[in-house]
Amino acid sequence: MTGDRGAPVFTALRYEVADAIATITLDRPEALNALTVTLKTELLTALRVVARDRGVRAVVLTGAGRAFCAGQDLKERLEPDAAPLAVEVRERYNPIIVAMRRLDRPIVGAINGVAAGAGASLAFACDIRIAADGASFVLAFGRIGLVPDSGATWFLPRLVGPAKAAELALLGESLSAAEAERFGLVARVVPADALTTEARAVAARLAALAPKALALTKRALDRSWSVDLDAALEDEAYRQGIAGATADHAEGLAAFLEKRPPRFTGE
Ligand code: LHQ
Repeated sequence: MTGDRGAPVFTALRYEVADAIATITLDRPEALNALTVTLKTELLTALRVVARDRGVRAVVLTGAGRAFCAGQDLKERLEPDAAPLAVEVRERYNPIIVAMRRLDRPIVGAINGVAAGAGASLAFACDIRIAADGASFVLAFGRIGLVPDSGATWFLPRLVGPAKAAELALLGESLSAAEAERFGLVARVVPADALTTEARAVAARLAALAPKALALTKRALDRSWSVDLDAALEDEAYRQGIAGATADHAEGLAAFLEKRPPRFTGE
């Protein structure tokens, strides 16, 4: 749905841009921000809006109320016109995960509460996660006889290592924010009332960096998982050639030599 001047109208999430940071807030607190068709569609739309808006340099993804996201809305699955599971995953979940990883801006996950099922997958697909002290992660899929999806089986072993990933995926046990920090799943745990400020501060730091270098770095990190060292070295050389030709690199050098903060423009 679009509003005045063709801007999308969101009903299940909030989309706000300020100071070059887009904040996407999953906004169904009464259902712990469980993912309905509407919310999934809107989340993909919001990511596409970010992709088109060069004024946005970093994204914060968070949830309204006490949860980050409880995964698939299980009540909606009972509706007679619910799509088959494989179709739902392919057509509604996977495009969100792909859009998050292909987005050439970093996404900071502000994990404000429980991240369950595909909600955990959304958290895993962020570039940097900061958790409130009461947050938790639970691969709830197995509890309802399903398999982890939306990238969970890909991200989790890479984030926490294969042994912990197997334990979390197979047993479906809840991982507290403190444990998540210990396993490197989150960058930092902060008091709940400081989460928004902390996440915005990290996003602001990212937004002040050179956008092309950040985009190239995000892509290189993702690509590193599927290539050998020789290819990774060549990939770095290739990307360095691109980054080195930007005005932002020249600005970074000049700022260093003049002992002043750089002003990156994305050129
Ligand atoms: C919910 C939900 C929810 C609806 C809480 N749906 N209402 C992909 C493809 C297609 C289909 C299948 O799935 C997937 C991927 C997946 O994501 S599968 C995994 C789906 N998610 C889950 O299985 C998690 C279900 N939720 C829970 O286990 C608990 O709610 C958690 C551990 C998240 C939180 O527990 P509590 O803090 O004790 O909260 P609660 O259970 O009391 O929930 C509060 C309300 O939120 C409640 O509503 P009510 O009207 O009774 O107060 C829940 O029904 C509702 N809610 N999760 N996924």
